[in-house]
Amino acid sequence: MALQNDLLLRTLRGEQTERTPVWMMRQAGRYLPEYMVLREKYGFFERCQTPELAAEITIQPVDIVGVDAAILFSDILVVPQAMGLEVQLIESKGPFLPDPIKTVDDLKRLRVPDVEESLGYVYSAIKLIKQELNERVPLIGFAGAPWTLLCYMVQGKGSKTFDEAKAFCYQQPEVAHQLLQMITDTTIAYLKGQVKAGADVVQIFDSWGGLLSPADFENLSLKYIRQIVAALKDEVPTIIFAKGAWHSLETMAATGAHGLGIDWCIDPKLARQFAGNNVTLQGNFDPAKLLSPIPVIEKEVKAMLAAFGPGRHIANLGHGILPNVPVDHARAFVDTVKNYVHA
Ligand code: 1CP
Repeated sequence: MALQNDLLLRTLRGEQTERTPVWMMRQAGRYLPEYMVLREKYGFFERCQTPELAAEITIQPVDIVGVDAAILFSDILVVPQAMGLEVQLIESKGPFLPDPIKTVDDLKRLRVPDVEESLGYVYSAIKLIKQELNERVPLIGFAGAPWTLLCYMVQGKGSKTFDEAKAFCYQQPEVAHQLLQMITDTTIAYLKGQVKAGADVVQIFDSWGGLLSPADFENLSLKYIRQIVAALKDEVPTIIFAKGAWHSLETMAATGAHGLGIDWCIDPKLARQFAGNNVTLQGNFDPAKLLSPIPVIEKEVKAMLAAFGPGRHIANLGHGILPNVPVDHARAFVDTVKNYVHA
């Protein structure tokens, strides 16, 4: 059976479509009351590791807000966990890794795991999601970029600057590159497994790519993303979302990725100039703007769509949806895209 709605896949392949596809980063989560019910009852990793729960949460935004794609409910930090690091999720505080990586000796605590064994629960979830989606919309699989994962593995928690992670890279570059390569090898195997289980697209989240200078972004991040894209791009369309790394859109496009995510700090027309015409752009609505009154959201979404122009655009936010966004505002975002006709 073929997908009923394959707008996302066709747009990633550069085909003309009837309209612009739309989904929202972090769409499966805390702004949905239906998610909060499950969050009360089960721990975070329990939600990730129980295929029935992960499937239900993944499909919620498809049913409730009508997005054109589902994204697997999981977290980027399941990879460090599978590599042997303890990862906790502290209620309302975020990720906490009690024994972060600080020295070359700490690498001995890590392994490039057998992904079927350590992340098999993700593959079970994907199979169940594909069954329950029943070809309505495509399923996006994902992983964190090696640099963004290193940030958490070294810093041990969220941070605005990830200064300890950067110091580690600048003081012990060989150890940093060894770690980045281990994460890369794990991620390639992990994403290939997601595709085998049924993911139709994969997105690489480099949430902290924008903390690096253009030269360091190439050296510490893109070098490794390039390996991941090369390993996956002939199997499924790949999207790179490197927040704040607009300076490298040209080199990111040269990886052969099908899509590049951009945030709201770059104008769509300038992003297109940097990226060239051979890649699909995804973004770039400021997530905080979903807190505006609905008529303002509608006006601003139309302006965004006009700025991107028809074709090779996936409407999305420039980063994850905020937990305090009312559901009808999220729906207004999605509906405005779906009803828009390019002049
Ligand atoms: O219910 C809760 O309170 C837990 C909040 C939560 C959720 C819903 C976390 C903890 N992770 C998730 C799910 C998640 N994480 C998804 C699910 C699919 C979706 O709907 O998109 C995805 C794709 C992620 C990816 C993720 N996790 C990223 C990359 C994207 C981004 O937003 O930048 C990052 C950086 C993380 C780490 C993480 N996990 C959770 C939180 C709160 C954070 C961010 C912490 C920080 O600010 O450093």
